[in-house]
Amino acid sequence: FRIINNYCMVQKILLSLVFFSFIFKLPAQGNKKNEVKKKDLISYELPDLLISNSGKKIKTIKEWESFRRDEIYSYFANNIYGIVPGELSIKEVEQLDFEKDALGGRAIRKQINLIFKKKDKSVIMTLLIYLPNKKVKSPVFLGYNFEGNYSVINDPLILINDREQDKLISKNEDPIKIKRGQRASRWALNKIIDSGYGLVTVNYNNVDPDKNDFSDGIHSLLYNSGQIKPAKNEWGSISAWAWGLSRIMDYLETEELIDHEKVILFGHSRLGKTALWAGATDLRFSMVISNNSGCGGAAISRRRVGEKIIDINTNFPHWFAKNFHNFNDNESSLKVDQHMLIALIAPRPVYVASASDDSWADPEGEFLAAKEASLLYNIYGKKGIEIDEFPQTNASFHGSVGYHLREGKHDVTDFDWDQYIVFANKHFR
Ligand code: GTR
Repeated sequence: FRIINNYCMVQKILLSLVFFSFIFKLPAQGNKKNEVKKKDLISYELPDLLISNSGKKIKTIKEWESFRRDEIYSYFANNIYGIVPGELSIKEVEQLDFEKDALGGRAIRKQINLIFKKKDKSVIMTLLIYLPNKKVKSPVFLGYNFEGNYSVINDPLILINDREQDKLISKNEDPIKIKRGQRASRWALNKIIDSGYGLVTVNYNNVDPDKNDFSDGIHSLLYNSGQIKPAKNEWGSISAWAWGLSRIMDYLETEELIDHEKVILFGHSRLGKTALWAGATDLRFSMVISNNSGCGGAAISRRRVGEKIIDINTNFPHWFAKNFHNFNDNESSLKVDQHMLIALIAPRPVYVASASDDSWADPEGEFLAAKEASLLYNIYGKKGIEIDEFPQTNASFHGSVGYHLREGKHDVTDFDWDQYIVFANKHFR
């Protein structure tokens, strides 16, 4: 166990900064913008990624893969995100649209329904797919969007999923007048296509609407008779969304124009948490990018900086397994912390991105987790994060673990996509 510093009483700030920067090699003065207000000093013990539950030091890939990985994975599954209590595969694939000259002839566009059914219930995911218009299989970025496929690009030909229609009508909004392309700035679609990658996206609400209601999404299709909500160790919404990504992968494996060995998961914020968990769960994803994922994503929970477990479980009681609520204001009883989630993705490349004004997501905690996970990448002979100090803004680090701290707010920008494309090129080309 190593003791890592956190924050201290106001009158001790200066002294502590000097003291801790000496002992723990943290910068004596960081980028001012990134500093979270320093209030209470808590020190914490980070569970050691490389010491097994029985106290054995993990030194080899074999030791990691034969038991330590399983210990950590099953702890996250049962106590944090929740296990998926059964199996359900795609019942039907429906092609709704095929356009060979999209984006001014540079891309192929497809819109596909993946239909899931069980008894009288069904869930439909409507995928929007753009692929470079070349006769080769393309690597793709796969990521959920928040509002609907129509928010990704301003194009009247993008379909509105039935569930989105119903939601708009219930909110008295005219589906014809929706703001198309309102989130286009988060998707750098032209850049992605011009760099030789495809994009596959779907509204995460298609899989499980993001509200504290377990009757309306995929959960209910896997209930035992009489069950109305998941058991304490069963899936919350993040786990359900991660499950959805795996089912999309099932479909992508059948898609001839996609190089299914180069499917890169991407997610922002709650969907960055989802991307990390999906990457840990499903080894078919060959790279994972978590953008500003924060608490329950890449940030170390024990730091209690920005959003804490109690905050997230109070504001979003449906995101995690019920068991995770046992750790509200009780982080030290967790047998894991979020660096171990990142490590579950090893040896596949993983990228953690923070934003300097996003103190709610604890950028420094995200950096530290990526750095800690690097220890396992080193066992695989891969380069992790090799800098010791929390970096200045807009510098990026591209080992097998990537990291950058973008200047600005909680968001996804072209700067972020530039880094992701360079990172993907480095590992895939
Ligand atoms: C916030 C939440 C964060 C993050 C974010 C988002 O309100 O506290 O954990 O997930 O939402 O997903 O936009």
